[in-house]
Amino acid sequence: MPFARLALRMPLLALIHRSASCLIMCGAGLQSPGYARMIGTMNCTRCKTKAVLKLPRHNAAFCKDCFNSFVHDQVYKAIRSQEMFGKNDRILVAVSGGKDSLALWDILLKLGYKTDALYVNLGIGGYSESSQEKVVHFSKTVAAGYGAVLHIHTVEREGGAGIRELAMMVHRPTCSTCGTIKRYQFNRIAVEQGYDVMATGHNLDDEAARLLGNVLHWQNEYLEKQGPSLPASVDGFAKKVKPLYRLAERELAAYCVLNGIDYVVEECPMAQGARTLLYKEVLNRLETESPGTKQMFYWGFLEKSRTTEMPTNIMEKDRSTLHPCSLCGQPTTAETCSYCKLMARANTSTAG
Ligand code: Q46
Ligand code: ZN
Repeated sequence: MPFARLALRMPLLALIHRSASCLIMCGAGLQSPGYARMIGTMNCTRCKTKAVLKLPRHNAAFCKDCFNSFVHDQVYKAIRSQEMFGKNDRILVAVSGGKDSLALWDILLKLGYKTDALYVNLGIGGYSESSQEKVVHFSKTVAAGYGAVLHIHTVEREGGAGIRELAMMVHRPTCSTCGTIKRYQFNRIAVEQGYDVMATGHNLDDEAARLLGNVLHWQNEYLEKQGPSLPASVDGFAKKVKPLYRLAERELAAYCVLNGIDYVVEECPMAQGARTLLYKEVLNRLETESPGTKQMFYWGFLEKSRTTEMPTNIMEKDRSTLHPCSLCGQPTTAETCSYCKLMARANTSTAG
């Protein structure tokens, strides 16, 4: 009785309800009061057994098995159509303990890809503790069975302080400090450990919200790099891909719930008030009124970019502007990279 199992998970879904990103999921209908009544009468579009989930944007409803194969198909399509990687490549997934990245690790392993993971512990008190716990649990109970390895990088061990303290020392917003550190460490570890590609758990909602932000501010440079597959343009840069861009946030939450993947439900406490959450909310309202809007917006953008001559080629541009950082050797446009600058400022502040 798949629906009964989903119903048993309701307390977890209720918890999801409280987190900011899941206001969006609720808007899409997964936990609405009439949902159980409505889905109770529906059959799976593919196999005609009882459905556990309705997907308005696909005008479909699925049982657990058909939903899992729908999710796997979407990821496989993303990988093939964007030429992300092949079965012989070594993939490094950036995991945070949240639903998207753990679902991604699970899906890639089940699809037969050689996939290890990297978790960066940011040192944000209880949030980092519980997210690391979820990642380690998944690694031991699922990933280890496929021979996959979990790498853990602890910001405090290398930087001498957690992300919030480091941000205060260098007088920069926490999320921008965090972004610099995560980008740097993911790339460094992928390159040093010889991975062919680095994968992140960005989903359709993330990409549509980011696109909306970039369009609202006409950030042309960011728009050029909004695709789900970024090549390793120069030595020292890993190829970066987003295999979940065809799946919505609520679909990934449902995938975790249905497959017993235990993920950290609460948002990072630093995310509160982030502009992206507002964009997601707006897009979600549009999605409720007109299912398929997010997909049309982001996939439409990808289709247009594919058929439009881009003013500059990312590879050419990177090759003409990037060179090795004088301190660490990672590609940068300046004399020293932003990570080395950040660490130098943090060290000066500690010494002072
Ligand atoms: S983890 Fe880092 Fe996010 Fe937390 S500190 Fe900000 S950027 S909100 S993806
Ligand atoms: Zn550097």
